[in-house]
Amino acid sequence: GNVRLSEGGEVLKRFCEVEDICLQALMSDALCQFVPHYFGHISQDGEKYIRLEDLLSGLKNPVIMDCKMGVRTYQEAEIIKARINPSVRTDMYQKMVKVDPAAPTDEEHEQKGITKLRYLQWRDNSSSTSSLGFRIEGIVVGNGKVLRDFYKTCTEAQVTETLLSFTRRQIHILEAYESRLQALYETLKQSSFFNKHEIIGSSLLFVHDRNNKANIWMIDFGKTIPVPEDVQLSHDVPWVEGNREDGYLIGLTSLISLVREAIKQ
Ligand code: 4IP
Ligand code: MN
Repeated sequence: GNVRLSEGGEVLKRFCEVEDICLQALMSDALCQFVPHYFGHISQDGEKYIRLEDLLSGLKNPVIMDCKMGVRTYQEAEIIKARINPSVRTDMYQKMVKVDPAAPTDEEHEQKGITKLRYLQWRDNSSSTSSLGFRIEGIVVGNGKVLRDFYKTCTEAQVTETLLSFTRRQIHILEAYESRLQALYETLKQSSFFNKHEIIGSSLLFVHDRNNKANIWMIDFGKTIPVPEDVQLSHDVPWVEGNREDGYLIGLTSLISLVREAIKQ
């Protein structure tokens, strides 16, 4: 959506200060090998952009999957906002009804609106976010067709099935993904960025093409924020309000075990 092509193996993404700061820090972190290269930001036609390595450059008919990581996709600040000013969103009510007409309460039907927090919580609970610590957001198949119909892909069996169709059951691709995920897991444990940041709404981008290149990248840091000095994040314990935990490692662990499951099938 907010990424557009530029020249010379680079993409421009709409500027976001939170993300810009993260990317800058990530370039000198252990995680840099898992993040697209960041070239700084520029202004063009009065708009500001972040300059990033084009992860699809040189690939033939790339097949792409976006997995949003973590046990929740809203920041704790979103809860405070909903308490102070519970303003309702008609667009989010409409998105909810489109997926599940029975999801809104009587009151929500009446006001034809829901808060952003309510929408995001409903998305997390009706997908695999809350239970598995990640969800599949979208897949782009080889011909460029975008599949976005994963709202109710929720159980382990459904995710495994989706991994198999995404890779068209090519074992070597699944194995390449498994080892990349494993390497990411090891690197996260060494990363001082990971140690100090609550990572919300960030995705793992899976990319492979017909030349058997398979890779995984960390993207989207618009809601990734540093935690105070006295907060010690583990990333693999349940979230309760105030502990700032994101469940990133819960999601990564489930993802690794489901890729292994797909390899066995
Ligand atoms: C979207 O819902 C995603 O949660 C977006 O998060 C969020 O953007 C949108 O909020 C929300 O409508 P769907 O994916 O179900 O359509 P992300 O950008 O991480 O994908 P932000 O970043 O703003 O929370 P609004 O308020 O932008 O509509
Ligand atoms: Mn996104």
